[in-house]
Order: sequence, then structure tokens, then C-alpha cells
Amino acid sequence: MGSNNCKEDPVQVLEQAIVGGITLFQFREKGEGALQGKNKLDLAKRLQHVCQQAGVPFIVNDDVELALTIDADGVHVGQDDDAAKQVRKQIGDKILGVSTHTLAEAHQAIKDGADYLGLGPIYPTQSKDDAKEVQGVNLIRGFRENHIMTPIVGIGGITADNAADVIQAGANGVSVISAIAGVEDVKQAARDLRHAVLGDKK
Ligand code: 3NM
Repeated sequence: MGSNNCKEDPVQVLEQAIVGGITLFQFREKGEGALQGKNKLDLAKRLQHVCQQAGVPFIVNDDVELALTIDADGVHVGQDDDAAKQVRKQIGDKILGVSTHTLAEAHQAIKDGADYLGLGPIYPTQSKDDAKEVQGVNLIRGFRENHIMTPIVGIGGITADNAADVIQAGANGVSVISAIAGVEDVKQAARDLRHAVLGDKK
């Protein structure tokens, strides 16, 4: 998430999400009203601190320079951002996530050194202006049937009600913005998602 996804102070949102049970955080400061320059850097540091206190990995979306400046745990890039191969060279053994939409993109990302793949949008999303066509969970199933062994997270329109389907299709996890950052009770939302992903009772 980024600041424009939050109903309240992003630091508080992240703290509550961590209490609720999120296992990784990606800082994605993009779109209308997104912070820039020093303001972006300052927020990144504050959110990174929250993650460090809790032992939750902190990954930066599409900004290698920022990730290196603050020594983040990793970088996530899309197909339109810096090429994954180049980013892998720049970040050494930090975590590298790559958004992919086709098998060819997945094979290339793995070759380039991706640690995990983001697949989406699985369901319709309001959180990404330039989101591609909705893919449904069959995209994930198809990747697994084609022997993609790299960890996969589904993204796009995922909620506690549909997260189990994403996992059943072969994803290792789910990545969400609005279902956690955009609700009143952030902690409960994270908890509900965690239960849905783990398949245990609420
Ligand atoms: N990437 P929400 S969909 C950041 O398809 C992002 O690669 C996508 O937000 C992709 O959980 C998406 O609110 C938005 O739908 C996810």
C-alpha cells in the first residue's frame, strides 16, 4: 500500500495490519496524490521501522534507488518497470518480486532471478489504474500445470471471501491493498484474510 490507499495514518494502518497477521509489506507509493522526494523517503523509513520492529519484510515497489538508500529487504517490479535482470544485479541477494501475466513473462522473470511472482489481476480491482484484463484463478492453475515452481502471490480484488480459492488454485499467498488498507477495522480485516489463506477457523 501507499499513503493514498489509507483511510488513516499509514503508520497506524501498517501497525494494525501487522497485529492482524500480515507476513510481508510492500511500500507502493503510486497514483493520485502520491508522495514524492523527501516526503516519500520519510514515509518509507517510518513504515520500514514498523516492519523492522515486528520482523516483517519490507519491500519497495518499483524504486530501486529508494530500496537501496534505506536498505529495504527487497524490490518488486512490473513488466513496465526496470527489467528484472537489471534490478537483480543492482540489489544483490535482496528479495525480488516480479508481476507477470503470461507463462512467457513468468519464464523470463524466473530466468532473471525473481524470488516470487505476482499474478493478477485475479479479480476486478479499483486500486490500479492500468490493471490488465481480469484473469481469474485459472491463470494460477495454468502456471502450476506448466511446472512453474516459484512462489506465487495472487493480486487484484482479493478479499477474505475469495482468498481461499486463490490458494486452492496453487498460490502460496495473497497480496491485497483495499481489503486491508481501505477498511475501518484494519486489524480484523488482516485477521480474516489470514484465516482464509491458512484455511483455519476465525
Ligand atoms: N497489481 P486491491 S492488481 C497493485 O494485476 C496491483 O498486477 C495488480 O489492489 C496486478 O487489493 C493491483 O485493492 C491492485 O485490488 C491490488
